[in-house]
Amino acid sequence: MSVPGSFAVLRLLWLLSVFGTVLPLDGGMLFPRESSFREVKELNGLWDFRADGSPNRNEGFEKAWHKRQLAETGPVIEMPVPASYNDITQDPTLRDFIGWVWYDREVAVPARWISDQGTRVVLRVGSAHYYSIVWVNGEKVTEHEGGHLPFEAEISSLIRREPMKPCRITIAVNNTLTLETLPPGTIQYMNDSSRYPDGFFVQNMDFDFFNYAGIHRPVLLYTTPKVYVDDITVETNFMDNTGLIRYKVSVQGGFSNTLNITLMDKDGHFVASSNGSSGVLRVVDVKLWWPYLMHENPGYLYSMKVHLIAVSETSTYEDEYTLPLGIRTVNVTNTQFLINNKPFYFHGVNKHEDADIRGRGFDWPLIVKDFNLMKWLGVNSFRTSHYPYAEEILQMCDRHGIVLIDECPGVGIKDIRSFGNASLSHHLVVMDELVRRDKNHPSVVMWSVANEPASEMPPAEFYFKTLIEHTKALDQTRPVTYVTIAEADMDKGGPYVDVVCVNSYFAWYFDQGRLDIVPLQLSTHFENWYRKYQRPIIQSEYGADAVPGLHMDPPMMFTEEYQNALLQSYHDVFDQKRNQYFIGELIWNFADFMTAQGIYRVVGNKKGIFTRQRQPKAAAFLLRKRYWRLANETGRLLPD
Ligand code: BDP
Repeated sequence: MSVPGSFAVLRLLWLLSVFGTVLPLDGGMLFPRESSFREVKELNGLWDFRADGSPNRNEGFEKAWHKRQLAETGPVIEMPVPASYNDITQDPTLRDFIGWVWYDREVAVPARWISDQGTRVVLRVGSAHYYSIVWVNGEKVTEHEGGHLPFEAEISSLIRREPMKPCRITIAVNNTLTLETLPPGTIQYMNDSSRYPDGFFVQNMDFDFFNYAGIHRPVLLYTTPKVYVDDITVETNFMDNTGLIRYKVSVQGGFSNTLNITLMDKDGHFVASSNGSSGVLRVVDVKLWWPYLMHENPGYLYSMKVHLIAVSETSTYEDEYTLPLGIRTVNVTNTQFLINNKPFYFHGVNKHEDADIRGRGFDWPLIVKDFNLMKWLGVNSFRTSHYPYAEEILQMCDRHGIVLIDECPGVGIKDIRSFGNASLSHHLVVMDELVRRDKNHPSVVMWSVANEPASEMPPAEFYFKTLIEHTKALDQTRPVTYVTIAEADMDKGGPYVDVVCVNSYFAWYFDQGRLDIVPLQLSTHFENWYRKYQRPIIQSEYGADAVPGLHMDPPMMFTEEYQNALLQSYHDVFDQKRNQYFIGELIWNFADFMTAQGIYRVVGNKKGIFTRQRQPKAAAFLLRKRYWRLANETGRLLPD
């Protein structure tokens, strides 16, 4: 990549200052919940917004936009938070913008939060894509790399400094992807002045979804007492009728403290209690957490109330945090995936956080609609392709018994330079952040560290061995995988995965239109994978694009009939292998979704069984019939 002189220096400077740092994990990341001792104030709504369209995208920093109201620095527009900014206006430049965008708003902070020195005030961003810097009243409070996980900063002392002034929050977000980001990408400058204007550059990416950007999840302020419950970790097990919850609580803020732990059932009745920062709770006549369609009462959750009293010479601090938890186990054998020691068969979908207008922005109506559609379809599981989803979605899965393969944003790792040390150390930090956030969700049954990396490349072995071992060390209770592609040689990382997750597009990207070859190719391919690794196999993606309303019989590619026929030909093979080592099928994709523009995509990827507006194509009815049949055949509790 060649870069014009002054831009090159500036770009390098901000890349070094911004991407060079690996931030250590310094505490817990509990989902903010209100309690008698904690308050939450949502900052969602309209923020002022300004994209930095200067040639080097650096004007905002050169002119210190964070020092004033954004509206005083130049023209601003109203931007909803949470939402991707790309599809909100009529301006294609903003839709395709690469670089820094700036958001700000003022917040009235409750007087007690300021006057009470015993209260901590924390600013939290659910996620912003990709790199974020946050200032409060012009002072930097934090920065964060990564577009799909939360970050926060304590701002108590800052807002107490000028108590009469409203609190101004400024967030700058940059969506640029480099060889070392997750997902990776490259910036390419086009220097042929006969074809491109001066400074013309493009963002290249090796993944198949639109690189939506902005503040994607809720922004909020929350309080805790000065001494507070910082993190909770639970691991669950059971023996006969007794459930076991091993817990660990970490407290921050000093002082000697007393911790009381109380477990309640779904109806709020007392179940068990304990004292101290670690221990085991025993649950008599346990009600296990079961997946949807595997039990008449799926998604059973207990509540673990952690109550803290800390005493200093002058004050007493009290905190309370209630964690929902499900008691279940996960184990993998050579041929089976066991939940609570019973074989579990994944019949589900791959999703995207994607919809019209809001892009990847968090949206309750969309989330609830998607859950209703999944339950209608008979889905018992999904993969968070290709990045971690909002915590609120994971909480829905916990409550409804929808099983999750929790994937990190390791997608599009195709360039050998993205297997270097800087990439690996960032990937390890992302896994730290992901496990820290999601470790207590019963719905999460497996971690996926990547999707379709170039696993045949020589450095892939060290890369995946390190990554998978690191993830297993972080969480010894869940299997780990990465998702590979049929054509790839999984050799390099293959020996380290617990479950083989494989994507294939027979009769689509290869042997186009030839549905007749699917049975032979698919079953040969399964046999080879199983012979090589002796691990259970999930078909983690398969599918075909279908333009809704396009029909042709006999089927032709892109029609609803072809999508149906292709699924059917895969299903025949799945059913043959189901009682051997084949443990699940996840359709690509739940719904149509937006991609970058290109000759292979007609306004996005059309492999959804629902349209982007969540209307069913013919395939949704085919799959619905199959999934309910599978639920009856595989989901019932098998006798011991
Ligand atoms: C797979 C990718 C997925 C794509 C899909 C497709 O994992 O992200 O969207 O192909 O081409 O290889 O539709």
